[in-house]
Amino acid sequence: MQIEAALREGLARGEFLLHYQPQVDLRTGRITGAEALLRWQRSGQTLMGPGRFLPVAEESGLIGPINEWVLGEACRQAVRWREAGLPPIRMGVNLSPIQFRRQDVAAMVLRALAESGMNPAQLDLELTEGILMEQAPETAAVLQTLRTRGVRISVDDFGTGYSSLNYVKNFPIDRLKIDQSFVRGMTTEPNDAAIVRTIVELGHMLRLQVIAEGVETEAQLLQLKAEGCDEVQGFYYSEAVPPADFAELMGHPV
Ligand code: G
Ligand code: G
Ligand code: MN
Ligand code: NA
Repeated sequence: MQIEAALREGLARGEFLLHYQPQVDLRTGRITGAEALLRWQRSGQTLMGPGRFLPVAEESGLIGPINEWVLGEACRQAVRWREAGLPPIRMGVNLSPIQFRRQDVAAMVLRALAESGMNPAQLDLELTEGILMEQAPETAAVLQTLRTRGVRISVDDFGTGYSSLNYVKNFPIDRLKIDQSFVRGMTTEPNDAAIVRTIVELGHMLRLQVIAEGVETEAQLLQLKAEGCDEVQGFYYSEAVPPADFAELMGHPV
């Protein structure tokens, strides 16, 4: 309850912020996207990651307004960067199963796009396999609606969930994000290497893009390149950083 009151206050005071982690094209070496990751800066305290407060927010009613803020802010940031002269990049936003259960996701996304003026084709929604398995018909309808506007859909943490491949066929998916657990092991564990190779091949056969998460070393990077993976994201390039630092990473200090 105490943290719930603090969350409510934090939202009202503007204590939430987004950090952005670059996604890099393996062929060109250029940053082609950013994943928005939520942070909470309570006054006088260290920056808090979502693992420590999102579960509480989800148990309370506060997750709704927080989700709405995240979507709006990510879209506004994409527009600010374009106005500052940065090359257009994709903006990845995480959606949770709770959002699909409790909120009208299509309406919320379309509102964020309209209010910010962001190009819908720049938005990339990251969904877990769990979301796709739950309430499948309703979820498919929501994703179809957004897809027709040009919004892209990525499957987050791919390979760790239900691993039913049915949804890859039934949902309008654009990209698979290989879970970091497989990337971590791929240079030493033959099973992880085989899984990474399989996901890249599966994705490409289905005409999906494939991005590897949690890339921390040059050895992982080179192996992913050899496997034909399209993009990478991870500490090797950068952790998630504030907007000004991200602009600097792109060579456009603002
Ligand atoms: O970097 P990191 O600690 O930010 O993120 C931890 C987890 O929280 C990840 O699984 C990430 O997908 C999730 N996460 C980060 N930001 C958001 C957000 O804005 N909304 C939701 N639903 N999940 C988020
Ligand atoms: O579940 P999702 O993929 O959205 O979560 C992203 C999470 O992974 C965030 O907590 C982010 O900080 C973390 N992360 C991003 N890159 C790396 C990395 O290279 N290594 C590790 N260990 N974590 C990472
Ligand atoms: Mn994600
Ligand atoms: Na992930």
